[in-house]
Amino acid sequence: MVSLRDMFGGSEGEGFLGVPFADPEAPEGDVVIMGADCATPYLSVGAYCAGGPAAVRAGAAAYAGHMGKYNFDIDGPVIAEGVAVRDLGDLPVDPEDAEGNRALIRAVTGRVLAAGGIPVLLGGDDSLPTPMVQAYADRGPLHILQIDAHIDWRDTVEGESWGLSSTMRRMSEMEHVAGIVQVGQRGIGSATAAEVAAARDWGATLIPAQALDCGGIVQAISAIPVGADVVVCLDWDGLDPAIMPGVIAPTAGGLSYRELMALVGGVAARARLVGVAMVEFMPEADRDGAGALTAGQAAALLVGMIAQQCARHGDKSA
Ligand SMILES: [Mn+2]
Repeated sequence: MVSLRDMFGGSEGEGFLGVPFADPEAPEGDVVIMGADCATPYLSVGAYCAGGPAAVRAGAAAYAGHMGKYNFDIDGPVIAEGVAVRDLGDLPVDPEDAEGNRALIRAVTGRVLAAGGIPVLLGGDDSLPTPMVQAYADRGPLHILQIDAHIDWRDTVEGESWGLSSTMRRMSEMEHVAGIVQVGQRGIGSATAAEVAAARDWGATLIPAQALDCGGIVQAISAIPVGADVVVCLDWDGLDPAIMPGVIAPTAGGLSYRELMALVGGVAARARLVGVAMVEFMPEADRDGAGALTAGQAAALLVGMIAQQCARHGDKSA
């Protein structure tokens, strides 16, 4: 089948956006992408986002070979000049070995950070950001910007405390996590009133989708301290299902692509993006690759934004 990538001059055998692959044992690069299918799957649903990283890479493949072009989403080149972006490929996770998966994610994230890189994780389910953020233990205070239809403050589910519904609760317990801003809650999700209260009592800022047309984006940006180090945890179900069908629980009323750009752009202008996790892409739920295209464009937005930040601050190894 002829693809957009053929016309744009991309090729097989390259990483996300056509960037070179690097070794997960010795990761180099200013911005370092890694994929993982799962970390701590629930027994009831298993690793239902397996193949997510591959689908997001495929969604961005149309742009591979376009590195010299202009990305209007970031008002600049796809990757700022002189910034090294690398892809570690998909990490060898095992749905039967959650503890091993978490150790692997922590270790690889830690190596990327130690080498001066900024990790960008492609999931995989929403249990992946928990061990990723653990790897920042010596790098606090850290602020979390979560974009998600769900708050993920359940303590345990099916006896499991490390799963995808407990992500924000676990992060709130990490000493190096100083703030949490959550954007996009809507509909009837998994949370109880007690969990919403727990999030608010802790000090998390909740900006439900209903607030998006009433200044919610500005409220969210303002809740991040100026100059803070921010990890963005983007659950694809935070976006509207019209543009992101590839999720397990599509819920009407999510963020538009333009709201995503305004939100992350506003945060990047005010603070420092030190990591990104993009999770919950479920290939079998996608419709004609539409969600994968959105995911590819959004991932290029975030990677490009971080590359611009590296170029501005001169904290780059290339
Ligand atoms: Mn979610």
